Order: sequence, then C-alpha cells, then structure tokens
Amino acid sequence: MALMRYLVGIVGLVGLLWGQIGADAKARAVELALQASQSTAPFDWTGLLWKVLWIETILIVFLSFRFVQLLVRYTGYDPFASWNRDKVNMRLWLVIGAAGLLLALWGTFKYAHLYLPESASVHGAYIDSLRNFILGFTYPAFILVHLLLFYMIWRYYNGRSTAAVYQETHHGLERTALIAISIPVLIIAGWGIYVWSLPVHGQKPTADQRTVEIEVVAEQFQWRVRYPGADGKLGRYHYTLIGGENVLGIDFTDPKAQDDILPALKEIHVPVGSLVTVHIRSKDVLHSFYLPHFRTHVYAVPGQKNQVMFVPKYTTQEMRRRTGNPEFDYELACNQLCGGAHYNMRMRVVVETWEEYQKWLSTQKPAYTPPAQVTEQKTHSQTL
Ligand SMILES: [Cu+2]
Repeated sequence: MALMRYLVGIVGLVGLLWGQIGADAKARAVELALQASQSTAPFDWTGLLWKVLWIETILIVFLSFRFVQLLVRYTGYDPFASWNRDKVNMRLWLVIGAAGLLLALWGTFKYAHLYLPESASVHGAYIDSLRNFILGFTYPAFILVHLLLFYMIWRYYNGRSTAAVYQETHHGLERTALIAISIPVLIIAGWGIYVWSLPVHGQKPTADQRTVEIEVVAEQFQWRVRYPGADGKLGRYHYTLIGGENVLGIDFTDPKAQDDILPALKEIHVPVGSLVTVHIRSKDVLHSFYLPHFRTHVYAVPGQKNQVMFVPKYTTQEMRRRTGNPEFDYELACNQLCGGAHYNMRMRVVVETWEEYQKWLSTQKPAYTPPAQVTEQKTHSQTL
C-alpha cells in the first residue's frame, strides 16, 4: 500500500514535469508563429534546463522525506531521533516566514514598473487616491501582523507563557477597538460609495463640456462599436432584429438609428475632455469591458443594459509623452475569460481632439442603407 502511494507520487511529479515542458513548448510555438515574419530565435535550452533542475530539486527533497519516513517505519531506525523537532520547526518557520515576507517586500519594488501609469480619466484619479489610502493602512498591517506572528512562534516555543488566560469582558478595551476600527472602515465605505459611483452614473457634464454617447457590444470574440450620427443620439435596438447584415439588431425604423455609424475598424475613438458614456451589452456570454488606463470596468451581460462613463484627460499623443513611451496605446480588454479566442478581444482606444474625432467619424461608414438604395442594388444585381 505504501509502495503504491509512493509510485503514485512519482507518477504525479513526472506528469507535472512533462506538463510544464509541454506548456512551455506550446507557449513557445505560439510565440514563434507570431514572430514568423522576424528571424526565428534559438530555443531557450538554458531556461528549460533551469526548470528541469527546479523540478528535480523538489523531487529530491520530497523523496528524501519519504525515504526517512519509510526507513523509520520498516527498520525502526530514526537518524533524526536526537533532534528537537519543535525547535527545528520553530527555526524553519522563522527562516521561511521571514524569507517570504522579504520576498513580498522586494517584489513590491521590483515589479513597480509594471503598475499602470497615472490615470488617464478624471474619475480615475479619485480611484487611485482611494486605493493608496487603503494600501496605506493595509501594507503596514501586512508587515506588522507577520512580524507579530514570527515573534509569537519564537516566544511560545521559549515557554514564556504556557496557557491562555481567561479574561472577563473588558468594555473599555472593546469600545476603543470598535471605534478605532470603525473610523477607517466608515471612511473607506463612504468615500468608496462616492468614488465608485463616478464611473457608473455620478458624473454630470460641466457647462462647456461636450457629451458623447457610444455603444459597445460584445460577442465571441470581438467588440462592435456604434457611434451616433449628426443627431448625437443612438437609435433603438432589439435583439430579435439581429440577423444578416444587422449584426447589432438596430431598429432602422427609428429615425435616430438611421444616421448611426458602425465602423469596421477594430478601434474605439473618443474625444479628449468630453464626458463619454458607453452603453454596453453582450450578444452571447458574459464579457467584461475593461479600460485599465481610464480605471473603467463593467460587465457586458447578455440581456442587460449596462453603462459606464468617463472623461478622458489626455489624448493618445499626450499620454505617449507623459509615459515616455512613443508606442503607448490605450487598450480595451475583455476582462472575463469568455471562451477559446478570448485574447482576441483586444482593441486599441484612440483619444484625440474634438476636431480630429469629428473628422475621423465623418470618414466612417453609416450602419444604415436607405431602402431606395437597397432596391436599386437588387435590380442591379438581378440584371447582371
Ligand atoms: Cu470576451
């Protein structure tokens, strides 16, 4: 029975090793396919060797433990009989715990360059300050609680205190703790309700501010964007109208819908400084409309109308200067694993001046073909 478990363990670990190698090879193949136009990079043998070494190390440690266990069980000889196991455990805890804490602290700074750049939307700055406020509490707490944990392990091993002491309810202490904890929690909750309402419904246009309404519809695996025409209003739609060329189910009997624009391009354009309201829906499964640079995120739910609003602060050009990255682009990502080609649901977001936006919009194709033209096209194709 023990041998069986032993074998299962080995088979499992070998499986893990092969799984890892397989996943690496697959990722590498995808990468190579993407770089097909460029010269092919040589296979990373050193990287693979390191991974094999890692897994072998884990395997050796695991098998050593098992070896000692079996040795004790079948021969009665325990090579570690003289060890004080509690002491070893206490020390291991301190070393591994401290290493973990240091690793976490080091990672915070090591990967700081991967944080999002400054918020590119007006409300995003409030979200960032709320986040920093919460981190200001939780980060020191994270460190303190761990230091306390290590101290307790060391202290109780050394027998400073052997049993817990029963204490009568201490009203004063409890009241103080309650108040001390409620104040930051209330601040975070109140501030949070205000801040999180901003991208949903909490922003009104200022007197001289332009407003733009667009519709973004998710489907496996792309986003379709509809812009209002000259009237600035999006027309009605109904899901039963979806079919053929009418991919969004737009109701063209509605005059407001007849000038709507449906660009074929995989890009979203929005004007800087305007209050942009995005109406979001989904044609199939749950997707998620995520604009990380604008701190904007909402689910695209089938059968439900969602909306989100934001004011873009910087044009793409300005953001390129601010981030010092001439290739910077705002990005729309689907933030919900929605199926096999989920990664495809990535779109460039272009923020430009009002004039550039209008100029771009005027070059885009309207969604609606007037009935007269439809008949004309039909007769034309019939005569051919
Ligand atoms: Cu999706």
